[in-house]
Amino acid sequence: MFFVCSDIHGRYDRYTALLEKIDLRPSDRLYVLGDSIDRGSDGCKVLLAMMRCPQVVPILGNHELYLALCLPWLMQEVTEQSIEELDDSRLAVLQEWIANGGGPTLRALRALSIEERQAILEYVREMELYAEVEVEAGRKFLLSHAGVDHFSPDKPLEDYELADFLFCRPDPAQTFWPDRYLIYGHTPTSLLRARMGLPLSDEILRCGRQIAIDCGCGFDGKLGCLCLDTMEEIYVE
Ligand SMILES: [Mn+2]
Repeated sequence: MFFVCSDIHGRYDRYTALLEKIDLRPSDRLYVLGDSIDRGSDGCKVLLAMMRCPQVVPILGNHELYLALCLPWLMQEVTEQSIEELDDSRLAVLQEWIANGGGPTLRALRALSIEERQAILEYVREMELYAEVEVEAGRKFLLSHAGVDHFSPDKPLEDYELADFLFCRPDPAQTFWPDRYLIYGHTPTSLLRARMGLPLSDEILRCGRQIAIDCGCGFDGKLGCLCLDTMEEIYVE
């Protein structure tokens, strides 16, 4: 079975509760579509637990990108060279990270050993930008953190930019591929519902072949999970 969730945002309690609920068998896979860290306090714990679980397939989110950009020079000792490297563009990324809820992750990183920080950095650097999945029923899926920006039906996936997968804010009315579902997080479904004039709820939002699964775990909503084989929705509050 294939499962997909996203935007855990430091809620280790909900992540472990979800794993208990879906009870992964060795052949199952849980795709985690990025933003496992920040806002909540336990993002590093979530990443370390994901690393220990061979069934978890991590996909990069914009919050993991902040970590990958900032952590290498944050780990350096304060030397003349490291201070010189702290130029305005690096400071701007760090400020953007903190403005987007990075503080709790930075504090948690400080409490980790150098080996653990290094392991987290390697794990994040190896995350893919998207995953293509096909289930037995013949349904096909494209999974990414935020959707696909600058979409064109015939454009090969490898021709998109990093930002297209990490910062996209899809219009739920837009049509992507006719033969596969696009599943993404990043934009809470309550926000998408508000934009569409739908009644508010923190549940998975299905619009044709678009499925938004960020159920607001980082903002006191829920952690949502979709089983791709059965299309069943699972929630942890
Ligand atoms: Mn995001």
